[in-house]
Amino acid sequence: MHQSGRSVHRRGRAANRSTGRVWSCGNRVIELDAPLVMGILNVTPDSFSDGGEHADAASAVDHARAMIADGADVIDVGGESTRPGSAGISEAAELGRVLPVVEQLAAAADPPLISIDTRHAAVARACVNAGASIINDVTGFRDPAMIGVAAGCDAGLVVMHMLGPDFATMQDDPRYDDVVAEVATFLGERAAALESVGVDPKRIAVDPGIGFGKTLEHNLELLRRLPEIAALGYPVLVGASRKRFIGHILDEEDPKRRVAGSVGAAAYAVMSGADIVRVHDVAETAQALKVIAAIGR
Ligand code: HH2
Repeated sequence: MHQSGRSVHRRGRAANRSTGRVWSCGNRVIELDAPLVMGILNVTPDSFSDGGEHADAASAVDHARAMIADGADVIDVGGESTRPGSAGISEAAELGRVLPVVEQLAAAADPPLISIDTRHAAVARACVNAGASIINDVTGFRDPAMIGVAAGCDAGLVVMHMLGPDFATMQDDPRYDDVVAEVATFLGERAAALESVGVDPKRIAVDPGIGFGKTLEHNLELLRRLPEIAALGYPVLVGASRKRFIGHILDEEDPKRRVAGSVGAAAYAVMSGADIVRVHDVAETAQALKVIAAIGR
């Protein structure tokens, strides 16, 4: 798989105030002394907020470059929409969408940190071989084949919680006794499953899965009690960007008009201990995080 000499990736603004916390992603060891901005690159016709905008590889790569210029630390490439009710696509179709984009991004003189957003083992394996250094699995590595891919490479791994096995039904009356405790238990168990096959815990990040089988109240509770997820000891990723719960709060149907609300959610998440925020609006988010960092310094 795509691995060469390891390097410690120090990130500009707080490089001399190391916390010692790291996320190991392929040949890069990322110091988590400042939050990472993960820019969303949906190479899909049907994503909930930007479907069809970057459906061909050339426009997707252009958008990735623009997000990097705006301050993205990671580009998360996805070829299958996970929106509630989504039926999913074949692995071959997904691979046809994402692989050319990963290959082109990896071929750049100074390649960005590339994440592949997939639940399919064949897609994850091919993209890691092509230069992706993070596997982002919204199903939390429940598929044994995904565990096998994780064990066979040294990519960073995002373990996300979603309720139940499929996108089509996850929003049908989701229920929990204690959403935060149940999500934390799930994430801890999935991380343990990865570690049991020899995965280095430094490669693992966890994500409560905002909007994946959760009501408005569940999402708010998860954000409010994010320190309980952080207490698992892994870096925490939060993806709230433009999601429906923000639309509910703002009474705003159009996902593109939820930008300021999304920045508010990302800022709250970072203040509560998130290490990585997954966002559509990179420039606006990076600006907010710079102000937070300056105040907190
Ligand atoms: N949310 C989406 C997709 N992937 N991955 C992680 N780790 N966390 C998330 O919250 C998350 C995710 C859904 O958002 P988006 O990619 O914008 O939409 P779609 O799935 O419709 O393409």
